[in-house]
Amino acid sequence: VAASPTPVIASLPLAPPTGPPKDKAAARKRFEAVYATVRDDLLADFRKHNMPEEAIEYYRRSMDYNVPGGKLNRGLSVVDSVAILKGRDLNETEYFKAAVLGWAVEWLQAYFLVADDIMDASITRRSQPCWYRVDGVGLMAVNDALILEGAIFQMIRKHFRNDPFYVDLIDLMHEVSYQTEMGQLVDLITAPEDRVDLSKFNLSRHKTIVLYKTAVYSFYLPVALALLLCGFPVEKKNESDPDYYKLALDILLPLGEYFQIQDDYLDFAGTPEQIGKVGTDIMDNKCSWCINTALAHANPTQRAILDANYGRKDADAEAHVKQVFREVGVDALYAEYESKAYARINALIDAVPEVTSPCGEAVLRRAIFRVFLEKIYKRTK
Ligand code: GPP
Ligand code: MG
Ligand code: MG
Ligand code: MG
Repeated sequence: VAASPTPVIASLPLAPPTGPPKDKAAARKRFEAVYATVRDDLLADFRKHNMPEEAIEYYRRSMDYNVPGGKLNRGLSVVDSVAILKGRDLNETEYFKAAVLGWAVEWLQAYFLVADDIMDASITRRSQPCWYRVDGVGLMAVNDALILEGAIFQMIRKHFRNDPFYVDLIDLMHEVSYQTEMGQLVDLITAPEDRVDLSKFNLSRHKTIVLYKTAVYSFYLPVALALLLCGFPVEKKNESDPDYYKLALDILLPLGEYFQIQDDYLDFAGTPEQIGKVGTDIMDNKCSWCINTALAHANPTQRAILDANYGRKDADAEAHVKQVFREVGVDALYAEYESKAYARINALIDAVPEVTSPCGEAVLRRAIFRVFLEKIYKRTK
């Protein structure tokens, strides 16, 4: 039986009904306050199983290191989306439940990033060493990633077990995780360490990778969770009913694709100070937007340089690749891509019908998607 959520949260300004919170710092603080509650519940569970104190301390450190330090965009999106769908401020219980699901997305993200950094041989993340590179962690990080994933289902069980959409929540988390893992698989097999073959890359392969590895969990998942929380049914009652989840997916996948192209561009053009991580895509032989764009514009000399230097774990080789990226004008091409993507996605948002949920208590408003787009437009980190 689930315990009722009775957290003590300071009364801070709530998200206004039709847009993002005006006071971003206060909204973030309020959301962050829920982190400690969720973490302490998980630690209490370890205690209940008589885990040694040393294990509890390690677990706390792993969570504190990997879960709360990011931009929290995904988690906050759940909370903001629920308020926009309901068109009013949330009461304490509603806020808490939305925030738990927001943190479930942040836990999922932590799980993916801990694992992804091992696979990508990355150096830093969120301006600190990747977890697997921390002294005394190493490949224990693999199990830490698995526990971060398992924790998602613990927190959902604790707070949603008695809700009618409990099974849908679990099903959604599993489905989204599976699709992300499919995307990661394609990302990895397209970037073999030992066989660099740029002719394998193309934008269609790139699109498959980014939709699956990023767009589904980063963009669709937070909104789908908000829809579930607001009582939007997963299955149609009548043939003529709108498919709310499909309406959301059709706009959130292009948004997520745009977001991952930004990530690819920043991997090349951003500084570690700016993006909080050292870009590894060139050395990792990744099928990124930048190399695809460069291949489409390179002359034969530049192409030969790319063939000889891409995917090599060598700083000089990486510098040669970056030089060609600059020569072919990847920066200007990215700026052009970004302004076109912004206009295209805005037009898609304009075309979304604002449908009301069957119980009449929530409306799938275009503002949800607009908030996402404005949050990431021209981002530099
Ligand atoms: C990010 O791609 C992809 C993920 C976080 C999904 C990982 C999926 C798993 C199943 C582990 P990326 O490697 O481009 O991200 P970053 O640039 O932040 O390392
Ligand atoms: Mg990575
Ligand atoms: Mg990766
Ligand atoms: Mg990246």
